[in-house]
Amino acid sequence: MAKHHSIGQYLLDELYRRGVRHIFGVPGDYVLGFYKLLEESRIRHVGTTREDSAGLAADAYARVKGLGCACVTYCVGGLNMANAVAGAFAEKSPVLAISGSPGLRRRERNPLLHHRVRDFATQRQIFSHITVAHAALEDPLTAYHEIDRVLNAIERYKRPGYLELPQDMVDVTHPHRRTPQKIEDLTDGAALAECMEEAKAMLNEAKQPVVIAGVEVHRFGLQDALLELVEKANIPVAATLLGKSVISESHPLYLGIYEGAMGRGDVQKYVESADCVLMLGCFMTDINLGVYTADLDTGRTIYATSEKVTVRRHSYEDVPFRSFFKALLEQRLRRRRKPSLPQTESLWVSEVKDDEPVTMRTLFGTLNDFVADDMVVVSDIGDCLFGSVDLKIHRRTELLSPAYYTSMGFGVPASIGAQLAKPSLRPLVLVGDGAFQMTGLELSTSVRLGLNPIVVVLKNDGYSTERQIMDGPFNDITPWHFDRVPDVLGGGRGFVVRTNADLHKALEASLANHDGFSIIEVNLGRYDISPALKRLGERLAKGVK
Ligand SMILES: Cc1ncc(C[n+]2csc(CCOP(=O)(O)OP(=O)(O)O)c2C)c(N)n1
Ligand SMILES: [Mg+2]
Repeated sequence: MAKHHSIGQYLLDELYRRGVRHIFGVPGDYVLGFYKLLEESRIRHVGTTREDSAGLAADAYARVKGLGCACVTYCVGGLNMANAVAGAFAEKSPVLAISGSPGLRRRERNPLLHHRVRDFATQRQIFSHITVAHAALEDPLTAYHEIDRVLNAIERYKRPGYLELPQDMVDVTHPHRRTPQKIEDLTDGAALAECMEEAKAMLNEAKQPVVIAGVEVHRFGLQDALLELVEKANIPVAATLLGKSVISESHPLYLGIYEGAMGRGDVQKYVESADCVLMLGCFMTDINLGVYTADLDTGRTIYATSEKVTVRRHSYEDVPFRSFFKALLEQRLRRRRKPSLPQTESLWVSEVKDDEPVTMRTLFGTLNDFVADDMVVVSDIGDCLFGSVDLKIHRRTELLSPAYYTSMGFGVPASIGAQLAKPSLRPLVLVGDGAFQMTGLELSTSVRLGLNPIVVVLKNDGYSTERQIMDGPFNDITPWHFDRVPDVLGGGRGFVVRTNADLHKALEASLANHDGFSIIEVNLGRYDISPALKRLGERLAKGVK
């Protein structure tokens, strides 16, 4: 029997027990009682300049640590954070969103309390669409079970959950016994056995099988299991863009990123000519697939995700992703001879002249050599993401990006969550000038916390990605002096880069600047774009005509 803790205290204890050490957010009167408990707890509160940043930081924290949490006030805070939570839902990031709300006693006779939108349930209803489980903790008899249920669902599906905590319920106490969740209880053993028979036979009969590893391998912490699996059977692995860096890109069995025709031709050819494609934890999104150009035959695929397992056209219910993976590792898989893989030459080798203007090619070529094992690359949306596709991510290094939901403004706030989740990782943030203008001033929080990301701003005169689809004055922005952001924020160092030599100097000086953030403004031509964006832009343009 658990000790008799108040609802608020129980929630904090459970979060701590599940690994949360930081909660991001902005306070407000409806959540102050819970903030007081938070302040007295073992979890640290991290204030951000706005709630969407808190949501993005919690998302990145969750991607690195396994669970993240943001806590805000009612409606003005919650709805401000909704886009970040929607992104976490779309990209499967386990985030708990907590919102305060008006006390139940104050709601009698339906008064128009401040921050109310339509009725008291409005915010909860909105969040019900962008979370995997939600609850308003309005009844002490069920509140504790609801906390367990929502947290268990987040853990099982790696998607966000929502808890609304009325002001006057924070300190209410009721006895409770925790409801644990066991993976064995969720698995239908007979379904798993049948599905394994079919999958094993397909894999063993195949002459040239291939694995496509996706983001869930990372979310469920199955990177080592993936390595064991492919090394055991000598099966080559491609990754999706969202799943980039689930396996070291220097691994001899690593093929490259599979993105349909947007990716490299040799990787596409290899994957699409395979006679068995084992898709592990990947979501076949349009961006992953190079905007619907991928050509995979269902009759040759084994498709396993946390939501469903399908072998050819047979779907198996109640086979959780982790159980599938564990069982597959236990199968006797035929070990084949080492496959000969297409040798991909580096895109970035080109002669770099010091005094010439920096270009996308020389920038990413230089970054490719600069990225080190102790860095996490955090890419925003824009051409920086397409450039990152071809960055070689080494062992242990991570790439975080909103590669599917593609909401601008992820980079800087996410770097805060990522570094707090794993202080040994130094963030290298790649962000466009447009995206930086949305949330870049969140560096203010990095200054306060003494974090030291290296922020590379790709200054190309506005929304270059959009210009590829349709050019027009709506893609123009005000040119900021990004190197002077430190003056406004009272911390950090700024650099301006025009030539390749400037770039080298700025990167070296940033690396040596351990005490605060570094921001590097890289001046690029307005139409200078990465090869991957060129291919994608052409495809999207065809789509809008
Ligand atoms: C929140 C949000 N608003 C609008 C868009 C549409 N959009 C996609 S890319 C882009 C331009 C990005 O500009 P910038 O950050 O400067 O990067 P660049 O394309 O120039 O590399 C826009 C407006 C989006 N993805 N997210
Ligand atoms: Mg730009």
